[in-house]
Amino acid sequence: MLFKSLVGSACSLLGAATAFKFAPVEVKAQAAALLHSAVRKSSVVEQANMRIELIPALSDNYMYLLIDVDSREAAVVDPVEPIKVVEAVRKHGVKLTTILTTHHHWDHASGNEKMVKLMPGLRVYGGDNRVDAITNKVSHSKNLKVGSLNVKCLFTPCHTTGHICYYVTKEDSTEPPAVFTGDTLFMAGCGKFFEGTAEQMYKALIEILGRLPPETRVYCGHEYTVSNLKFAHHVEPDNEVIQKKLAWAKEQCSNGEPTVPSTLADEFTFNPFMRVKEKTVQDHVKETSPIETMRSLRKEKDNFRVPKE
Ligand SMILES: N[C@@H](CCC(=O)N[C@@H](CS)C(=O)NCC(=O)O)C(=O)O
Ligand SMILES: [Zn+2]
Repeated sequence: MLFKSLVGSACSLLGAATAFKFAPVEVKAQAAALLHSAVRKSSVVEQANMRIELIPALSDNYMYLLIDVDSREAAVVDPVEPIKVVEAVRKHGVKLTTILTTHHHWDHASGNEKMVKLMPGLRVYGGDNRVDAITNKVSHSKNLKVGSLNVKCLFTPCHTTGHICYYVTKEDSTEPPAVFTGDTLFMAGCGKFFEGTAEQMYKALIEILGRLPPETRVYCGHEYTVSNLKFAHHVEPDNEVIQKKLAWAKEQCSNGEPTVPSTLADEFTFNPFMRVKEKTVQDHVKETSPIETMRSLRKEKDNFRVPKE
């Protein structure tokens, strides 16, 4: 029971953190161990050309090992817990050459230095001089290779001024591409506007990410899906897609399973920040322009108290 409820807490860290403060020391230690990402299962998304292992980190972050099946070369996205990455690299028997950093925040970039010490020679990509151990600063549309996979850098400033999403394709493949969205696009939500504006998030979500092929699989930086869908339900109480997705996400989280990936097509059906052109969403915030809707939704979510159930 304790196990189950704490697995659930991994999906809403804030509630758990508050409960922590008042717990006796030994309960805190046990709970900390359980709350730790060990209770969240890793999983592998297999395609003929690329294999992606989701590696849970900290309380609700994701790191991703991206493997080019043809060459057995790999990249890691946001390796905040390097030892876990080394284990995954050994398990798959691949050659890690690349770190893809979405942004400089500690819960994404603070493992870079150690990762490079453990595996010297890694190329460290990012869009911001504040990214630890950066070797290659990238800008919008820069293309790089991981074995035979193409990685296009998408500049999506707002959560931070140097945020990059990484769009991965394989030439002549009929399988869906992947995009690593860090703290720009979450399943059913988006990142806080720490260093940017509603105009920038609109551009990132609707004009850049939203124009990628609809079948593109979305791999985001955090497991926030349940709390994001509770907000989405508050915005659109009659949207049945949101209701179904929320029931599914709660079930996934209670089993320690990830809700990642989704697809861009799916996000347009349940993510309020991707739905700022929809009348139902605009009516909720009493706005008629998509950008003002984006601004107003973000402000509302910043102050939203996530319901327990
Ligand atoms: N609301 C977050 C609180 C932590 C937080 O602020 N996370 C940052 C990324 S490190 C964020 O942008 N969250 C998006 C949001 O709260 O909607 C949660 O669900 O636990
Ligand atoms: Zn984050």
